Amino acid sequence: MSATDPASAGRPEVLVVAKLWAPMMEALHGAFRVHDRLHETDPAAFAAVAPRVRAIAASGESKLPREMIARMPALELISVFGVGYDGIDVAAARERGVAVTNTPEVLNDEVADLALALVLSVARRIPQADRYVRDGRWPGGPMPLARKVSGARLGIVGLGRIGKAIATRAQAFGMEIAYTARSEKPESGFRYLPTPRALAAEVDFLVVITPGGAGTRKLIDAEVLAALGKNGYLINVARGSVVDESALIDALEAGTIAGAGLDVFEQEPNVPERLLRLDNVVLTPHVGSATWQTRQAMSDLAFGNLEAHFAGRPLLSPVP
Ligand code: 8YV
Repeated sequence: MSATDPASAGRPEVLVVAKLWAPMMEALHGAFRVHDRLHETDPAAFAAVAPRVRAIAASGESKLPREMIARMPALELISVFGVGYDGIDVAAARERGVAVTNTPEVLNDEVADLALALVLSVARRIPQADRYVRDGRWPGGPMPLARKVSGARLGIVGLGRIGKAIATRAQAFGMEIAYTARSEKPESGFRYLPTPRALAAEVDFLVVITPGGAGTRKLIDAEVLAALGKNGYLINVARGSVVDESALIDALEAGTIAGAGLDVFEQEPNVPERLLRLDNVVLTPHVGSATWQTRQAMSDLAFGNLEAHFAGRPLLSPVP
């Protein structure tokens, strides 16, 4: 059912601002009058609809600046399909009394799994090994040796819910774990270092899992990468904005760090040509939460927040 379907008349009007997972879209169409990215596809039609939009369905990558929020005077809720909401001007929403929800917890395991997968892939050169076999190079001799993961030192930038799930997995690999975060978390039992730079100097793998946004922009810069050093690997499963991408590429090209495993980029879905040419990186297309199981759980929660709001029930997961 679409916004033009008469059966949806009278239902709350929801603007979708991201390319959301199909089953989530189906759930939305079943309950609301849905305007799917009308602001992009038909700005004139959007101008007519904007005064009636009561909720927005967004993704973790969506950008909702103050000006956009201001265009929808009837807006009550922004439901984010994702844990990150750095693209949403939450302060502007709050001023207007617009609630914001996200999908915490349900994707912790998935993103942590991918972080470890990237650690293993980049250190053991799994994609390169796969190509080695496919290209018929094995009969010509063995592949060059790789880097051991078990027992290595792992540093986590951001010991939140996902950071802790990464630590649990790394412990199973006998890794020595340290972290940096805005505040020390003594209950974690892990070693705390006050800055990413201090942490980088002490670890073999630096895993970034801190929220994006203005507060963490280019937190991982040339100095942090220099501290990580020529035997160190950078893993980013957070946001592209947290890493100075051009400093990272410089370091990878010069061999001043050993390699990188990246799931997120500065200008997604565009990945710099220089990065694509490098052999010491493993690249994935922002798939941290991308499994059927986890996307279903995210969809249930993101939709559940919309449902709860319009039924007058408490929101399931408002952002703090
Ligand atoms: C995206 C994410 O939201 O949860 C987040 O913050 O980055 C992802 O899970 C997901 O790709 C939906 O677009």
